[in-house]
Amino acid sequence: FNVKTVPTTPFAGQKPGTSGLRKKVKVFQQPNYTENFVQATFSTVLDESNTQDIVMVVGGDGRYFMRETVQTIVRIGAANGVKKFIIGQGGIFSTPAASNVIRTRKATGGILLTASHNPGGPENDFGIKYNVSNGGPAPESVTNAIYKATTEITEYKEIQFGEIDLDTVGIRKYGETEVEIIDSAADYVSMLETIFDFDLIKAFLSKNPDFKILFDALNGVTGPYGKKIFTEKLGLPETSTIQCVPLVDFGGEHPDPNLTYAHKLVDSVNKMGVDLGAASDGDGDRNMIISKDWFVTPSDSVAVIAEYAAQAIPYFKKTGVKGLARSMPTSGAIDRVAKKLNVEMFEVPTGWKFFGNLMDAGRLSICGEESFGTGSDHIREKDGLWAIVAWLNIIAYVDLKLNLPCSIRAIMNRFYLKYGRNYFTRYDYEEIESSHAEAMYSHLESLIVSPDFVGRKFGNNAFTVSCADNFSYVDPVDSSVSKNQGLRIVFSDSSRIIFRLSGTGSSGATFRVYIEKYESNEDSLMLEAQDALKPLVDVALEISQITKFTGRTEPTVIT
Ligand code: VG1
Ligand code: CO
Repeated sequence: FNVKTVPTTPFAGQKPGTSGLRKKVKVFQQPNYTENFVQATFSTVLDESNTQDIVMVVGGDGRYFMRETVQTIVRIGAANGVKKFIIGQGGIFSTPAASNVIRTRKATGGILLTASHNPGGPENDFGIKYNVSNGGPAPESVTNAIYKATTEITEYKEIQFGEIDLDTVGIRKYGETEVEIIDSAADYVSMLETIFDFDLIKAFLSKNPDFKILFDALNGVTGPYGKKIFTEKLGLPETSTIQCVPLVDFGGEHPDPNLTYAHKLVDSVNKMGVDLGAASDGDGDRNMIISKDWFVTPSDSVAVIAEYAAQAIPYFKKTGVKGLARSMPTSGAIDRVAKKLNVEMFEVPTGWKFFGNLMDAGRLSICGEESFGTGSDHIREKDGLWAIVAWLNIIAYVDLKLNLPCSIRAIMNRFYLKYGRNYFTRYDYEEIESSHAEAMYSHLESLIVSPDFVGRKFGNNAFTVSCADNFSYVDPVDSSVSKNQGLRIVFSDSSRIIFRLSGTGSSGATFRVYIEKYESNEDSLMLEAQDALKPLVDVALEISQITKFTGRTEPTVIT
């Protein structure tokens, strides 16, 4: 096989966002577009790594254009001297499964093909994300180097092998390059079995045969993984899993586990009286936890997991809870648990890549984001099924070991009585014309840094600004600085409003408004979040002047 050198010219805009390069499929399908980005990634990997023996994990969430891209990556990677590829069967890896394999196989890194919760199919989104050897998303130093390479590219290299067999498990050689196809679900499920108390969960299920569980993969990558866990390992009936066959276009829906897009699950949970309903997103790193009479916000979910981890979950019984963390817009519920447990607490910018250094340094065990991301240092990505099984483990523990009411509502109620409740909601305004969003954002930025903003009163004088800034983060491990990570307004009662522009959209701008209010009055702990937060939401709308700048009167999604 000969290495072929293909001349090319740069494409504008190949800068990875919060979680890799995400664009419309049509953009990736332009001649050389994908090739350029893949070559830029390999050039960066070769520059940064001190070995010639590059081992690369490759796979994605099964969406449209993934299989072609796996072939492209092998062709270009082999020409750049990659020694070995480890690829999920059919090109499939959930994001957490890939993170796990990068770690266990001590790979140089991994290339993940996903646009996560964004819709898929020929008219929708695709994405390419590079993860480093710890299994986590590449830090900004690496994504910036990849971006720089895309702006300077003049050629890419490839070897034309013809079609690589992605479907037959086993090791084959193509020229000098070894390609190993593995069953990614098997590896992943064995990992979960080392973390959680499956015997306790099984004992709970046989004691409570009426406890109803419903898992919805939203036609995304976790279908086969979920089936293995819920039907094979836990012996639940087939009816306890829905939409578990991965589809290239996710059945035409948003594979995003929230109350708006996971409407099928939400309806079934209510209709069937489900005790634990759960969903994960297209690439399997997000999760939603819901029951017939409660919706667990992601900010609360990670706090509850942290609360019980060291008693209920074998992995944390062994390692202890070293520290906790959340992204800046995530509510402060977990901060209260950290204080109680007397462990370090970190507040990082949005995006999972900021947790990795803390985990590698042995200072962080459990962390989460308000955007339905929950996880721990078992890998370096958020992990949807991990969170769902964590809840099941905790429910079983509460019932069998604590002998306390174990409904999700009861667990939440006890949590709030102990810590108070951080009411939280997020309003998303999607596909705003970019110029409108930018005008609004710069208005907000200059407003909140103006000297007389602190002390101003809003909402009929109910809220007084106590501080406001554009969030900036200094990594405690490597001292790297990340600026402009979101506009934050904190009021004197510790309520917060945060404004951010999304870094994962593929067209226009998405404006996010995060709203949080703490409540400790025992009579006001179980209210509807939207009711409890209404006055503060009004303040956020007033400050942002979103209707004036964008013409929008309603958010696209409320979570
Ligand atoms: C969003 C979320 C963020 C999450 C990111 C990737 O980013 O807000 O918390 O880490 O998606 O999640 P942004 O920049 O659009 O707000 V996933 O499941 O898309 O990898
Ligand atoms: Co995702």
